[in-house]
Amino acid sequence: MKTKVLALLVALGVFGFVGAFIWAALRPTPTEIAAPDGAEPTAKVSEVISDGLIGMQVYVLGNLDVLLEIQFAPDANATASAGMRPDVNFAMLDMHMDGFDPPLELVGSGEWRARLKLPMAGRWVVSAGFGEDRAEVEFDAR
Ligand SMILES: [Cu+2]
Repeated sequence: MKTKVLALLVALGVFGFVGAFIWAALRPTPTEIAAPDGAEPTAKVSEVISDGLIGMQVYVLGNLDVLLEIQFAPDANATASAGMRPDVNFAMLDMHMDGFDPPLELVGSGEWRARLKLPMAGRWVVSAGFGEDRAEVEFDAR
C-alpha cells in the first residue's frame, strides 16, 4: 500500500515537471510591443546633447495609441549613464494642458520604450533628455 502511494506521488511529480515544460513551450507569448513591421516612424529626431547622443522615434498607431522609442548613447565623460532613465515629457502645442511623463520600459542598454494612449488628438511635442538638456520632436496624434 505504501509503495502504491509513493508511486502515485512520483507519477504526479513527473507529470507536473513535464507539464511545466510543456506549458513553458505552449503558453501564449506576451503581446509584442513593437513598431509595426518595417513601418517608418511618424516622427524622429537624433540630437547631440551635452551628455551624448539621444534618438527618438514616434510611431502614431491610430486610436491615439503611440509608441515611443528612445536610444541614449552617453559620451565617455558624460554624467548620465546608459542605464539612467531619461526624463520624458509629452505636451500639446498651443494648449494649456498639463504634460505628462509616461512609464518607460528598459529594452536594452540605453534603450527605452513607452506605449501610451494620448488624451486627445492634435499636435503634440515629446521631449527626452536629462534636466534641461533634451531633444524634442513634434507629431500629429490621431
Ligand atoms: Cu489638448
